[in-house]
Amino acid sequence: MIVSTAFEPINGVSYYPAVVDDSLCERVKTALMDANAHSGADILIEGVRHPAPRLVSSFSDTVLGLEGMESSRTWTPELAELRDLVASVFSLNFNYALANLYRNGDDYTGWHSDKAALHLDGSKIAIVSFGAPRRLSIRSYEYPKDAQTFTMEEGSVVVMDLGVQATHEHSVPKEENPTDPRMSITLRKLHILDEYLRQSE
Ligand SMILES: O=C(O)CCC(=O)C(=O)O
Repeated sequence: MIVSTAFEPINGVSYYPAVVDDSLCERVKTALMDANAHSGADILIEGVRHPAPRLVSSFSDTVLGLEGMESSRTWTPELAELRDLVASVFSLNFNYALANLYRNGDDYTGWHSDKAALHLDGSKIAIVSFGAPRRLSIRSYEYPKDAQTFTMEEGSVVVMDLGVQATHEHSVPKEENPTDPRMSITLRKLHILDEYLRQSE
């Protein structure tokens, strides 16, 4: 499958529409787009724990416990298919997925950059979108007023380099108008450190 780059808002971030077909989107949503499939999580802001303003869950090859998160689960068949599809389209490799469920326009992800050190050198992060369209904003630490914002549609994939995490931060802002649920599956290749390993429950 050949996917052309529709949009490259900054060097190191590319947006590809319509990578995942309707059938797989529907199966992923049926399996996971439900508040019961996810839970709350804590995020650390300047050393203080806050509840994340969305629901999350995680999936991996072995059971992992990352800070603030419940233990990861094994891949569902739909997620394994999604992981393999995105890996093959972009010639990447993933061993972990973080799912974010935005129940409505009040759920959001604040400005942050992903912790590159958790990821394997040279790996990339792929954000796959399901459900309602939501905006992704990206801004550089150097020129924070010049944010680039674009809409992530269902079935699209955003591919982010690790290097861009050092120079830019991103967010999924709140929406003012009523907004249906949206889920992102962020596929990653993490270092598996002993401290992350948890016994199966
Ligand atoms: O939900 C999204 O599209 C982005 C999620 C995100 O920024 C993250 O998982 O680090």
